[in-house]
Amino acid sequence: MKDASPQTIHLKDYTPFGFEAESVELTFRLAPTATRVLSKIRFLPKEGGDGRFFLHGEDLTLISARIDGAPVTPRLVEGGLEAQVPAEPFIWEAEVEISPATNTALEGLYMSPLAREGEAPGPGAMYCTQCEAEGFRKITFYPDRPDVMSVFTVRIEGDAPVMLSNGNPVERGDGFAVWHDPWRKPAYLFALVAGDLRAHPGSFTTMSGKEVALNIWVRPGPDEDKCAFGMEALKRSMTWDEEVYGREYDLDVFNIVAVDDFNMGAMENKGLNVFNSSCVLASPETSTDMNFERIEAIIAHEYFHNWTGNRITCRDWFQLCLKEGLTVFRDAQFTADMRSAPVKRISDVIALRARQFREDNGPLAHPVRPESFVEINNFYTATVYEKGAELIGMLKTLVGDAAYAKALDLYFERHDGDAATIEDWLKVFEDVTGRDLAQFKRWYAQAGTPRLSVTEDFKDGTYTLHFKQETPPTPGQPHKAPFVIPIAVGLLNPNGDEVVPTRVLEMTQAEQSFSFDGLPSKPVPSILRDFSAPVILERASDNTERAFLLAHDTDPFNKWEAGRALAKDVLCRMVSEGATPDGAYLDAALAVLRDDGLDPAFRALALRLPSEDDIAQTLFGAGITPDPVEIHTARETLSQALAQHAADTLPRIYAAMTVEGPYRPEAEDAGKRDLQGTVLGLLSRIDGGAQAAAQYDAAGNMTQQLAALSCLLMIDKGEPELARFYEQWKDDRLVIDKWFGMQALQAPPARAAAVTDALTRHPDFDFRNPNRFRATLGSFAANAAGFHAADGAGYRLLADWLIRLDPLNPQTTARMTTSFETWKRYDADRQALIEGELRRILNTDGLSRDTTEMVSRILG
Ligand code: 0A1
Ligand code: ZN
Repeated sequence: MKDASPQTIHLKDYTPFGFEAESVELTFRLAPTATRVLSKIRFLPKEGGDGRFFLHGEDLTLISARIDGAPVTPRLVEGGLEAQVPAEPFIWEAEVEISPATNTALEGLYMSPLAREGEAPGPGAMYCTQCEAEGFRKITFYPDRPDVMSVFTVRIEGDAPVMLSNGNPVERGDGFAVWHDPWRKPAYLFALVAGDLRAHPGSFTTMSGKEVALNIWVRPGPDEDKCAFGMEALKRSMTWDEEVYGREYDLDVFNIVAVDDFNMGAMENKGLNVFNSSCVLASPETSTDMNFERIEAIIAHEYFHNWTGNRITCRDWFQLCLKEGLTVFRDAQFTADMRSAPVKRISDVIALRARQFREDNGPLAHPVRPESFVEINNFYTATVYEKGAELIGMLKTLVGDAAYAKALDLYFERHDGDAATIEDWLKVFEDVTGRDLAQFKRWYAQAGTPRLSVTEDFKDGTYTLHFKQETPPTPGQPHKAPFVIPIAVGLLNPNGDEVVPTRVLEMTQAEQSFSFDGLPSKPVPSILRDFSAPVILERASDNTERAFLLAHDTDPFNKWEAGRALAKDVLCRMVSEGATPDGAYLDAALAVLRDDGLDPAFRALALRLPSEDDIAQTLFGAGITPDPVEIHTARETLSQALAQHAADTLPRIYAAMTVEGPYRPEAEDAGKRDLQGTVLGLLSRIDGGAQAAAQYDAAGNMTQQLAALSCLLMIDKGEPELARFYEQWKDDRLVIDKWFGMQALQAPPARAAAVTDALTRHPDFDFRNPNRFRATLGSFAANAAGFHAADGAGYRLLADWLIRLDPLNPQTTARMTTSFETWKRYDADRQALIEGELRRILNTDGLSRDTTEMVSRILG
């Protein structure tokens, strides 16, 4: 039943399913290797349908099937089955058998922790599902497509103490539980969890006064003490969505389950969110400030999907950005409100450039709404998610806050219960504002990051900015039409005062000029404030002007951006021209460090140097072949120079950033710890790690313990601390993921492949667990100079492991092939080495459809 020849699916070929699924009743008789799934579905033939009754199904053993009670023998075809059905409403029944205990792909119904090969699952193993995007077809025969929505009733039979599904609980008896979800939903939102679980309970009263029972479910043991933060974050999310979007929760219960084996971060199943345990469990001793912030954001993200994703879902998978872009945008708004808006924006842009720009400027570039795919799981990308969210932000900038709010109200009113499209989404904005969004729609259709170049002139008090936009070709799209680009601009006087506050220029042409009159002198422009569009801004500037903006810009994003541009320029010149660390940069950085009027979190961000990959991307963009080892050396040299330059100031700031009292994950304290950690990094370069070793010994929380250890590793020390760390945390798998990760990430380039290879031989390395695999191999691939070592050992190591993982878990394998996506940036020798590894992967017998598609696209 598995696809023999992978097929490309096209957006233009969309056709509706010929039947409505009015109701679905499922019975699960749970058993590790022989679970029986009984389905009873009432189908209604639809007007205009072609009468072809096809149900998806994969890896299923069909036991029996019936139509209106009479046994039938359906035809098993590629990817599912076909049957002759009546022209009237009918009841379809089927019984299938599946084997959750041997499902290592973590799609459909599986068990976690994974059983050792050939062994039965451990007594603590739980049943768990993952159905997005097309996992439901591994549970039973069904029209597994998001536009088929139905009301589900689920009966679970088994001996697990806790048995959960979507919706509200109906009945619980000896050996069974029944759940009913009153809201129509597509199969990808189905979920089932069963096992010996403990609840961390909570409750929430909605704005209309309804009581909702909340629970975070974990396995018995230490995880029970790691749920409090997640529960509070959930309540904050529920309040926020009521206050900001007017959206209320719609069931009697909301359950979250933490699972150790999970391919992604978390999943928004209706009323039963399933979370990678790393994205929900937190305690001060075991989680860093960054973990806390991420957990808060992911809990919000999944919760917000209840309206943007579940109540309004997607017509087909090409519309994925409809739910993901909007939900990422909403979770970013939430984090900005809970914490610091500028710090959130800066962090998001750093991530956007690192992941989305990288994708958009390589062989995997695709539009926010792709037009074709082979395996949809390969399109849960930074482009769909993060660029998708940028498009919502631009739309909001263009129409204004009030019209945005109106459009969203209309969207919820008009499309509640629908499986919608990007056209539906844009139409509500058109109807509310009267604007024509045809040009804006190009953002959804054209891939690639636009280059926005700007020149200026000043005459008789009039200052003019001349913009030119150009988007490079991407696979399948040689020519691009101009985008509408909102460019937020402010102007500063040479004395540092703001002479023109932020104004949004709306660029619609390939070339366009905008003028500002009545200016006393030539101003300094601050362009693309708050990063108002996902473009690469190209402007001839010098480091004096950058230092000026870093000191004076009133827009926090552009203030940071000026410092970043300064650092990048210095680093690129160090690599390409052999320049020495630039005094203007060192002075500017020191001024930021000393400026106690600035938010510590902002100072930490401003002092962080661009990543090695970011420098490589910038050099490549400038026509220079990046050498990963030279980039690493330059970055080290500049850090060392800054440490020396700031030597007298470091101890004062280190002391001033000490947070008194018990640990709190709040942004204010986290910002201080972040700056303290940054300062510790600089101090370690001049005190040989004395302060870091002291901090390690004294640390009472994971943020400071890990920061100290990381500083020691950075200066090639920390062996004893690493051993102590392992001893202390060997029973906590999430902390041990950090232990694997930091060694692979921070190993000195020449030893990185050997260190990582040794880590994969450690008894705690279970490559089938996606968190452990990513922590080890993913961190290694992020160690740019180590991964790109000239002898190719890094490429070989990663390829070996991808080949090994692919038969067990295609999804995570395919996702991790993106470590190779930048291969065309590098010199001919490295390109040849990488190409060799990619071809070796591609030639592997039985390679999954997921990995085949990715590697083929990367090879181009
Ligand atoms: N919809 C989820 C992400 C997700 C996607 C696919 C998954 O399995 C293949 C799991 C989760 C979200 O946006 O959070
Ligand atoms: Zn999502």
